Amino acid sequence: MLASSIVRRAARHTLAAVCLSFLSLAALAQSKPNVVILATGGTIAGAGATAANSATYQAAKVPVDKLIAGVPELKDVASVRGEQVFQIASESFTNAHLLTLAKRVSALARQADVDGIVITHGTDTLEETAFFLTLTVRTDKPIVVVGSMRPGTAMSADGMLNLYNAVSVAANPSAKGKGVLVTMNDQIFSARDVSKTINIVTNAFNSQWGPLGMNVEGKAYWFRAPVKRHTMNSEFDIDKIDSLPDVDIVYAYGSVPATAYEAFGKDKALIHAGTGNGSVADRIVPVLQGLRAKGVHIIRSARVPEGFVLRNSEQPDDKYDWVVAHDHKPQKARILAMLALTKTSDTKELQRIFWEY
Ligand code: DAS
Repeated sequence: MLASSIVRRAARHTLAAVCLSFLSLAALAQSKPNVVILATGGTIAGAGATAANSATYQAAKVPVDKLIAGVPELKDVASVRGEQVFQIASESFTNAHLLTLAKRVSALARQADVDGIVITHGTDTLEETAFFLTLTVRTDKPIVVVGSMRPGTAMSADGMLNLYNAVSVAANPSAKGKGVLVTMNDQIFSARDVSKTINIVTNAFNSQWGPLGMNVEGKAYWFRAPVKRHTMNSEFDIDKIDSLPDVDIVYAYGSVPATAYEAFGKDKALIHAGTGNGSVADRIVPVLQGLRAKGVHIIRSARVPEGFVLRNSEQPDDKYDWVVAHDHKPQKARILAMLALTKTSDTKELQRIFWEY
């Protein structure tokens, strides 16, 4: 009698334990972070005629649901759903695309049932969009922008693993508060200073200040953190911005003509992509002074890939009432200048903003 009651009690405990572990597994499965993938096009959504076409293909062909279906392992790291915001090659992005995308990201970030956001994007202007997002979306939730250098139809396509890494980082609480991130080629970069520096290899994205870390087999390894202002600590808020001022770039070179600068005489600001340390040819100095006198802000950036433009070195910026872009490349200086000019047209304030972001 005693023995059989002990066996029955043990059986009941075992059954309870099995049920409990099943429920906790089910609960665990439900408790995966919710990650939304906003698709905009690009090579990561590209398709080529053959597997040998790693560089000849059509961008912006594959819809977001097929991208997600193509990486079934995503469900191991997050509960994922997709939205197709655009389907374009990113060289075709405009200010209107930036505003629409950033407003959607901001709205999703405010939702309690969204833990992280991934944006799939063409690589050509990925750095501009990512910088715009880190300057304007007021959230500490992980936002990760990702692309690929080869279409999914090619041998050794990089898009699947890039997307898996992006979703892993977006689902990872350790990615909170680091600003908008870019994951490419197993590395995790800050949106602020990453650029596409090579045009057809998979390690195309780099920063002169290095990556923040790496994501390997779904796990993030961090080695540094951003020091400049972003997201929650930004003075720019996409929910209060509905238009962007005209800011254009002139790429300087030996014998660059004045017409290249005068063409943008109606802009709010002009980014001078100068040679060397943002140098200005002697014949162009009066042209820029004339534009400044007409109310156009002059922002000296540099066409060289690394370093930063020193204020009052190549040119007397204080005397000319010009701004320096610090380490921002021309295409990023334009993004920051547009946002800064939604707030102020005071030169000293503009320069503060270029020091702080
Ligand atoms: N044309 C490129 C773009 O859409 C393709 C890519 O590399 O994503 O940015």
